[in-house]
Amino acid sequence: MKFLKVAFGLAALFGDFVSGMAVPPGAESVPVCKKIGVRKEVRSLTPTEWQAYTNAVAAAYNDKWIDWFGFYHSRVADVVHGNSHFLVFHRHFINSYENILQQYNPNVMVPYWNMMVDFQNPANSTVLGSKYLGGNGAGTNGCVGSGVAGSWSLTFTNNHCLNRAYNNGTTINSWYSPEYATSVLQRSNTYADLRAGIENSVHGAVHLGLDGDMGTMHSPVDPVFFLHHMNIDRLYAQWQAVKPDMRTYMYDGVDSNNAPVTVSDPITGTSVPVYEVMRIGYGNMCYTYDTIQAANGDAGALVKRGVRKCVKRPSPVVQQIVQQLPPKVLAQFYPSFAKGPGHPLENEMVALSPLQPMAADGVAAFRAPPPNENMRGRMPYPSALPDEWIRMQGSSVAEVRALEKSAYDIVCALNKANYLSPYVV
Ligand SMILES: *[C@@H]1O[C@H](CO)[C@@H](O)[C@H](O)[C@H]1NC(C)=O
Ligand SMILES: *[C@@H]1O[C@H](CO)[C@@H](O)[C@H](O)[C@H]1NC(C)=O
Ligand SMILES: [Cu+2]
Repeated sequence: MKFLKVAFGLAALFGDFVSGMAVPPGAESVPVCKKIGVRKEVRSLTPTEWQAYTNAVAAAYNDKWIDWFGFYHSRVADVVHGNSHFLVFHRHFINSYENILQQYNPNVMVPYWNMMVDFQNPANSTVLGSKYLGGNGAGTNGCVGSGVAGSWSLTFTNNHCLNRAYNNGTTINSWYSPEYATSVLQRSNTYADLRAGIENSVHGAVHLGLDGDMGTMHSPVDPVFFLHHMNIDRLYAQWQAVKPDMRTYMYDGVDSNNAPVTVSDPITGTSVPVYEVMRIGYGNMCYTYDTIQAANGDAGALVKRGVRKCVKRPSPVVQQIVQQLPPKVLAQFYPSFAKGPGHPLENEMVALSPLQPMAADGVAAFRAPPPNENMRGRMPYPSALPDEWIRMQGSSVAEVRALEKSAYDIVCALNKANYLSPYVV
């Protein structure tokens, strides 16, 4: 009798238990999706898939949806950045965008841009070429002039062309590497750790590197925004999938008022509770990522790129890290590698190699500048975010500087151990 009471009390506290997962009250009635689409890396889309995507984007642009997403984001920006809302708000926001595109073509899925593999010299990425998202702004108005949005006339916040202004003139300062993302995935034990490890690093560097519209609160008017945020959401989904029982509904940290968050809080600007967006494949979150699909052993996807269900032997990149970093440093930055091969979803150093041509459909192959033999493989330091942008986002400058310091410590440790990155050419 006593046992039953305790069991009932626990069930009331944590909701139902489904295969070991504590489901919060309300979440158990969120239905499984009838159809689940796969979000793929943009360079792995077939020409037909890319064309279908850009056709849907063009139709949404004509109906003023692009301006609307820029407007909406600017209205809520100060409460959904710099705190725990960041990952869940953006998951809901980019899913709404995908749902809008699916009204024009129900089969369209938004691709992601794994820009980490381009971190050394982002301006050279084929994704910032005319075939995909266009490059730097030019002329007195800083108009992009090529790619998906090359001919757009935006109306929010005023009438203008799509603007970009690379943060180092014709080039973009280094972003955050697959090595850094791998470390964050392995070191983050709470949702708040993961949010802090990603937002003002992997995420912020891309906004500031491209600048122009991407550096503002209406950044969704740049088509880079959605492909970039899909990649941020992929990291979140992978982190959840490493320990689904513990992490699917894990939500901690504070909101913009410094109040503790809970899974029943509404997503800002909606009445949707946070728990409704946390479990992908359920409710309106009818998607997965090619990396997750591959790690789950589904055929196709990334097998060609070397992701296997069971990583029995570590890749040469992981071997270098395990063998060359001093054991204490390894345990600090790569705790999973210190214990064994780790879960494939907490290793970002297996995906696309920038040394390979990115697509088989006639895109110019990646052409690196002539290598400087002294620097080949040596990790560059990511560039710092400007104070004013950190404040505009409602983030803490001190928190960002501490994060940047830890990112520099990783680069420093890797270089000191003579680690050679395959992403640095
Ligand atoms: C690659 O970067 C170099 C500068 O580092 C630049 O001169 C060259 O034009 C870039 N190539 C492309 C395709 O962007
Ligand atoms: C531009 O890049 C160079 C070479 O990496 C660097 O030394 C310089 O500080 C950068 N300039 C700016 C304004 O970020
Ligand atoms: Cu945002």
